[in-house]
Amino acid sequence: MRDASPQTTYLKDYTVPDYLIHKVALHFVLDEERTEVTARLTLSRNPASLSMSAALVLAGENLTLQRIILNDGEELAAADYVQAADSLTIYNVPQQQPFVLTIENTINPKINTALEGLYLSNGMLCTQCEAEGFRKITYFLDRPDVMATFTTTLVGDKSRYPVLLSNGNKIAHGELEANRHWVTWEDPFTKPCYLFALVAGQLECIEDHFTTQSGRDISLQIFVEPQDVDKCAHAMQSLQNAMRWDEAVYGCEYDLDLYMIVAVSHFNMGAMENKGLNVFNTKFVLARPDTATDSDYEHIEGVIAHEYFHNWTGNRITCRDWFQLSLKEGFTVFRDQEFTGDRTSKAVKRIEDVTMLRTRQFAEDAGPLAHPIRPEAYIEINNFYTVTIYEKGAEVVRMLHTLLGAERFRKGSDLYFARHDGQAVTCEDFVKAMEAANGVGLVQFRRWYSQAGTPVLTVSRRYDSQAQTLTLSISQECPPTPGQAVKEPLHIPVKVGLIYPDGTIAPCQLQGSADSAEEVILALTEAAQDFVFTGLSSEPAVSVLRGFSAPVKLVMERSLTELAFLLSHDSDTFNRWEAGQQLIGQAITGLIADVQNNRELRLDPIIIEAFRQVLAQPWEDLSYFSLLLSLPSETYLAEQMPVIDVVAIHTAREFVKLTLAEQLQNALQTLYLNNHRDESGCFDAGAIGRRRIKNTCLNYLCALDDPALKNWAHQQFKTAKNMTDQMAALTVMVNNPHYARRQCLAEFYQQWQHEALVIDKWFALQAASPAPDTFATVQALMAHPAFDLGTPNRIRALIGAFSQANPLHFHAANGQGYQFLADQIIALNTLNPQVASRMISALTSWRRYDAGRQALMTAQLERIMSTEAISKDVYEIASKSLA
Ligand code: 0A1
Ligand code: ZN
Repeated sequence: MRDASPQTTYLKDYTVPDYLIHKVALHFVLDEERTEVTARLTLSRNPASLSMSAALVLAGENLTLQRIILNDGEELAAADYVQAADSLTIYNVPQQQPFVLTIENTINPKINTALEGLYLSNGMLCTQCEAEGFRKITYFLDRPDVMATFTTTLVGDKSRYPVLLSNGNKIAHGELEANRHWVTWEDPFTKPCYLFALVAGQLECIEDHFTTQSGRDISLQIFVEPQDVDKCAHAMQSLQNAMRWDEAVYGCEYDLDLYMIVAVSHFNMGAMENKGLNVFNTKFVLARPDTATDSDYEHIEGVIAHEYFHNWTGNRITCRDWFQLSLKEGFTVFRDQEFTGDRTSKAVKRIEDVTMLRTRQFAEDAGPLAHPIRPEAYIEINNFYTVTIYEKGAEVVRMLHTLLGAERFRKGSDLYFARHDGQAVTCEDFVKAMEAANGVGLVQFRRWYSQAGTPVLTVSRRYDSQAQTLTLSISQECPPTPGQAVKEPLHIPVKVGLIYPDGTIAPCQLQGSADSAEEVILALTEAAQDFVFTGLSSEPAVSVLRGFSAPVKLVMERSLTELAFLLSHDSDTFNRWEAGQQLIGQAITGLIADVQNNRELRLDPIIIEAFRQVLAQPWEDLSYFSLLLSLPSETYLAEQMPVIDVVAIHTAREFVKLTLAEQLQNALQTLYLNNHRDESGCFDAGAIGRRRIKNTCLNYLCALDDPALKNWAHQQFKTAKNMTDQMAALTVMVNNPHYARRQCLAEFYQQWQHEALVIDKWFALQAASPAPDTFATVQALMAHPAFDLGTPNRIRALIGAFSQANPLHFHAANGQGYQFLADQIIALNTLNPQVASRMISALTSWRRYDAGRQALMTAQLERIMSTEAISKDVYEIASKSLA
């Protein structure tokens, strides 16, 4: 255990900084093991601070201080300052305002395995400063409400570091003796230090440009390691698409003359929006048709857009403190979701986002780590880059968009940008801008920012044939979460549509209102409310929460027949899919109980008929069609159970898959054959959709014990020229008994051993397999020469996939999966605390399992808690999981 329990930071304790930093001039002499940093800071006391005599306290970690100079004069004597493990306090700050403080220190990037601050990735030097990494570079007021202009000079060896990058524009460069050179960068926009970046290394550059709506020419550059120059075209195109979209939809234009993206293979997260110099995990940049799948292509475009959109929502307007993280992340995720929806299929994108929210965020919201999108306390801020902050945060912004409508939402965002450009602000400022721009009050809506937990909406209905009215009774209830026993009713937009039995749209006319529309948005504001629809000649089917208009759980009794009707007739693409999922979900839930009680399994014919009808219809959007044919995931099904039984879930779901494959074999085969063509390199919706539907069929068909069909997969694997098809074929061969499984896995490795991102897929695929030998395989893969605990992508591929995407084997009743994971977390605790703490998530939900597994899981959490020199990151997640 650590010496003292780590400190908690509280939102209620926020005070403005005692000092402001106006200008930062940084000078780096780069070296793998000893980089020299000189920071020349222009500071003044903050007139808004209450303590005008406070000493200057700068944050700093793992720094070797060389000297401190005030106002370009004498070096400070040891008595003038106090150095602690994580701070530097300077007393007797000059009266003269502003004053200049110069600090010289050294750092060792080579031993920085936490990948925060300045570190090495394949010989390249790069930085990651969000949230509090800048303090690992130099002493600073490392908080987002301290905003300064930065000038950065980089000095380095010409051969090792031919490319020297930092934020802003390159303003000078030159040569030095001993094969060295230097470059100076200037960023004219004020920014908090978390947006600082530098990169130095042997990089190749792909260049293009973009002309903004006002006619400015922006140079776009993507920097990668030399072997990857042939995998940047899609990222470049994505960037241009994002720039165009942000101008069209938000009126946001790029501000600097240069936009740079660097791809690095060692990165804790997806990517980082540093001003003018984004640093990306290679996974979200590199793509070639033979190395990246269609979904990789889509994610790359989404992440490129996300980081680009941060230029306005995050950089020009930033967060006052880290409790406001969702201000930039929720809004930016909402923006990237809408962008991807516009670029691909709105229906499919919404379904995918909701699926992820419901499996991951709902689980977080129901567990010991539940927190509001604006948390009130944290021990380690890195632990708060959560699905709640990001995805639920985006849902909250989406609800504002739904309540106000696109036009009024845009008025609100315009006002937000105009009011707060160049400032560090709060979630409250965002809501205020939405209110002021539209003359509305959002008092109750604000509870979404402070209240954690997923509300449960219970809906019942009553049709009165005499009065021709339909009454919807909706009540809301939110279960308690840690620290919040009592919940207040929220303002919830509930989008509703009505459908007559013949499939035609029934008008939505609320009692007392003259308006009649095809759908309405009900404002649920009370604990329980009735909504009366009038003028209904017969009882309509009700489509509630269309488009998933709020991040809630819906409880509504519906027969299989009604669900089948909605699956055929709902005009809302989300709810149509949802009806199918409910239908199949109800069937699987029944089968799970049958498995648990050793009853014979039988699939209700209504399910088979519903699938047969879906298969019989012509579909334009083949990706959407594929989703209609897909079964809910094991993780989603687990969420619906009071006590999760991974074996019963797996058995029931596999039974349904097999039965559907048997019953619909002909239709699935025809669909496969009709869509199986070589369109490698084509990424239009048609080609993507054909690959998706075909591979969905292959997945069903390979559940059948039919050598001819198994051979289809083998043939597809052998002849595929694109990664989507190759991977889909290999996946079914690894997840089902298959004669060529071993051989194809070996061939795949052989073929792709020099492509790290493809080898990640190879690891993840095997780790997530339901095959009986998976645990032994995972253990063997840990010793594989290509496995490396120093590379986060590899850790996520093997340890992450096993613990988070393989419920069946991770939750093996003997606890071997839990012990394995705890071993890895303990090993990672010292190497990379951020990644270590993220890996704990598979153990956090221990309360959801049976008593035997609960005991085994908590024993491993206790073991993690007793790790020597436990990091703040791991301590916070493990201790809160047990609390
Ligand atoms: N702001 C980035 C995410 C990010 C957060 C933290 C990081 O290191 C600890 C890195 C990236 C984004 O939202 O894309
Ligand atoms: Zn972000």
